[in-house]
Amino acid sequence: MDLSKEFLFKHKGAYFRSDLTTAEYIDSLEDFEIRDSDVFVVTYPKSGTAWTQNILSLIYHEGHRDGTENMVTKIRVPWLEYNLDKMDYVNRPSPRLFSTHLPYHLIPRDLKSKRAKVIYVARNPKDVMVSYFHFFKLIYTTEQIPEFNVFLERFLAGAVLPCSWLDYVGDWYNHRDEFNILFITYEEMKKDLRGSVLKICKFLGKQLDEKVLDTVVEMATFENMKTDCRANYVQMEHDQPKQDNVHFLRKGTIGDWKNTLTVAQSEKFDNAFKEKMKDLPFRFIWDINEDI
Ligand code: PPS
Repeated sequence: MDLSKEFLFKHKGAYFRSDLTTAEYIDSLEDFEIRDSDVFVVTYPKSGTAWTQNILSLIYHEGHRDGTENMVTKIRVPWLEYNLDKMDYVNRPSPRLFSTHLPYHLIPRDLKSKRAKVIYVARNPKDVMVSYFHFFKLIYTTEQIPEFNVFLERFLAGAVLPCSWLDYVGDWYNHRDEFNILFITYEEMKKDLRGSVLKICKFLGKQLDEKVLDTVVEMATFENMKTDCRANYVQMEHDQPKQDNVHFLRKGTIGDWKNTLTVAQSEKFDNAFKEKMKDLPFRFIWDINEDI
């Protein structure tokens, strides 16, 4: 499969953006020193990364909550493997907040000391796949974007950044005992944002007073994130204008896959994934009307 027009390269079983990182840098991360106070958001793409980045930024930074600081969340909670803003990760003041799409086997070794905290956010893979496909419109030209049917095959085969969804989630879950880790789902966050923020705060050992908690929850809703330039990734739309009217914060719903997948495509997905997903403990809901 030729993925070069999408700037992807494969290294140690995972795909990375060749315009944004190198194999040498990925290798160097194995020795990246971890601090006790570090917090990592670990996600398969399109599972709620920006949402969790925003929640962490709001929990840790009063200046974000009260509007006095204008720092975008990709600087507050930058990607470990894609140092987009050439930051000095080693010397950043604590607590350092990071995001990563790194698969389990490429994560800094030191993270397994269980000192730092890991928040793993998982999302129903059909919605992940659909969100992923629409995301291409933001970063690629029309010629670079595969047909949806072709993308579906690739997604199921794991020929996407960073790797197969099933392997990614499975590896992180099966090695959970090696980390100080909280698993949470996009669907849980969508159905009960306040409860989810509280859960995250408890895991982080952060006790917010009621008013602050209200502010965090309010500012983390889809509607409010859409208009918060620090959180909505609008700079991507400006930096890489590939198509009009395409937004990073696109729909923010559960079950949007139903608007894209045909019955045959959905069945193909079920045959490839759903049976194998039974071993995973995540309670994904597949439709907004389902209970959690
Ligand atoms: S990325 O590129 O991997 O960082 O993408 P990621 O941030 O993981 O996922 C993007 C999807 O998350 C949705 N999103 C939200 N949904 C609900 N509420 C809030 N506050 C929220 N913030 C981001 C975003 O809209 C993308 O999903 P889709 O289905 O495409 O709308």
